[in-house]
Amino acid sequence: MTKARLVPLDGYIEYTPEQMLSRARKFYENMKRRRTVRDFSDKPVPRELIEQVIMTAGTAPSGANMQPWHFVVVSDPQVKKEIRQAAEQVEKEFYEQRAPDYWLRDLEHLATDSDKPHLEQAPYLIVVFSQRHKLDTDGAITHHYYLGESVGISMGMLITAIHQAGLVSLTHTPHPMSFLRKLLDRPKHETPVLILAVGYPKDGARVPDISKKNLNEIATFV
Ligand code: IYR
Repeated sequence: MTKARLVPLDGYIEYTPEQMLSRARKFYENMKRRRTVRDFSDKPVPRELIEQVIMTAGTAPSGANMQPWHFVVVSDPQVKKEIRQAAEQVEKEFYEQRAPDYWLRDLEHLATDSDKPHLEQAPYLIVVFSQRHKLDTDGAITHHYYLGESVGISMGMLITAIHQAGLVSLTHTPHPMSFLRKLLDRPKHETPVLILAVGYPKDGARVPDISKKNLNEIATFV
């Protein structure tokens, strides 16, 4: 067994309760401006910015600190085109055949359909893969734990970092999305879980008129 190695908690900053409340309020005000945007401008985004937000996602907590994620950053127009074609085919089947009526009804107010131009318009697609385990070069397996939770937390931090930086994103999960593994040449033990389109919003971009639940609806204090 590897011995635990503990080091001092150097990075912690303690604020006064007033400072904390003010910081928490400001952060909330900033986060509640975040919107999922479907209309992207083709204005270029510096690669360094994408590297930086992925580094933030990589600071997420994970089961046994295994960090069971991999981010494939796609900017090549040809690869984006191939992803769009494959995703639209899957989505066409979803919207025209597979989706039950109640699902289509629940999506109506978002004005989504099988047309996915953002997959080519957005300067970057970050495709998130979740790794079932780690495969060492000698073929040995290191187990990964709490995959859904770990990768979910990391994706939340990624979306937050993108908003904080001043860009917009669109979470897109064509189902099934296994075509991404082949298209992006990822190993069998990795499962694609999200395509995140990232960029600037197009001039005049519009978003659905939706609201979030209030505190009483989402929290119970006991
Ligand atoms: N994946 C499809 C359908 C879709 C499903 C849900 I749940 C959404 O919140 C939005 C869309 C699509 O991307 O169009």
